[in-house]
Amino acid sequence: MKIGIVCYPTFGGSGVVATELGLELSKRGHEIHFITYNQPVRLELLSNNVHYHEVNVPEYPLFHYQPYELALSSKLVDMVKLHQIEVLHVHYAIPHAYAAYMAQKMLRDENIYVPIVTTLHGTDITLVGSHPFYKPAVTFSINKSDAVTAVSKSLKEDTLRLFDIKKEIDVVTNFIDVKKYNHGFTDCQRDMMATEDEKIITHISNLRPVKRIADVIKIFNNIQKEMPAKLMLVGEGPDKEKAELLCEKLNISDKVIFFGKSNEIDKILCFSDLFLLPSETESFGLAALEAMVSSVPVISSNTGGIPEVNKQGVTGYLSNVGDVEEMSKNAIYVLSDSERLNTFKANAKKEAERFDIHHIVPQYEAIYQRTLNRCLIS
Ligand code: GMT
Repeated sequence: MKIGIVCYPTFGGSGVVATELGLELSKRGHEIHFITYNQPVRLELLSNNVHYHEVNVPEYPLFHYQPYELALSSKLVDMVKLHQIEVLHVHYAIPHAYAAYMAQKMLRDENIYVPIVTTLHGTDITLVGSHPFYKPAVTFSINKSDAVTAVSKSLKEDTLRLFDIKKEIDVVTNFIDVKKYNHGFTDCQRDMMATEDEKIITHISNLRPVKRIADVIKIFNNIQKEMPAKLMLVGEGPDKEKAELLCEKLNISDKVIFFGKSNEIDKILCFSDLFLLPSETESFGLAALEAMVSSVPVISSNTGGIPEVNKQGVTGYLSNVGDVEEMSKNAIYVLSDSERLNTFKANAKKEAERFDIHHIVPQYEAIYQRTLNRCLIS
């Protein structure tokens, strides 16, 4: 199949999922066309059947806001025609499903029909999409998609609750390439980060308010009072400065390493003992899954789709959003006994294997095929 993938090309989970999906589909013989405003961060190698088409938005001083959706829908029309793209898979309702619908309409006028598969990732629904300013457009674009998927059962329920949805929503979860994480690093360079007796606690995100970075730091502060420990904070975002100030205030700056954005998540997770994800809301929690596949147990909130990934008392512990005390106690419990910690580590890895890319990608292929069959009938 020739598949066009539209996504946000940034470090966020949706961009990672879209990129890894495209790369895996290309390995399975499909021709993939990424169409977005920057080359996706995890898309390092282009090949015969992986292409990237940049959407340019010319600056025009009269426009207070440059019309990205317009440029994207025009680019989609051009690319579908040029490369005979058969299916458009758009990640995020806003504005991608909306732009894809416009492209579909324009192509229809030229007797070309290309089905749209929309994947909902979370913030397009729970944080931004349900805002009254966007809600009618989001509802419309979801209902006009030929197939809609959500990355967790919880996100499907939220979508049905918040919007008037007439379309069937398939749950296709986030995934992980287990093989890629079975790298067996012999030297994790752990000793460059911490001494042997120090536990390494990690948090990876885009440091937005929804990630509750202050909770991460407070939980770590409680842990380090009980045992020698270091905190690895990976990512860039609006709450970074606040996080640095809080570390200073708690007098733990020397125990916290700010990594910034990193493409070496697997290496960082390789030397981690515990992952913290106390988010306010999280449709799935890909970061937790990436930790688990690296044998890192997770202390998280119990919001959104996280309980579908992190299993209470098995791969880690879950608490109500903001319950820093309980999260700290659970973290200390997991870390304080090495045999117990090893059991949690093994469980985390085992549970993550359920989400292996090879189980999930065929589900997308089946959905593409279904939309194509339908369009042949109609
Ligand atoms: O929350 C992020 O860090 C980024 C965000 C995004 O929009 O890319 O991630 C969302 O999509 C991921 C992939 O499906 C999910 O694993 C994350 O849980 C989800 N984030 C939220 O729902 C807050």
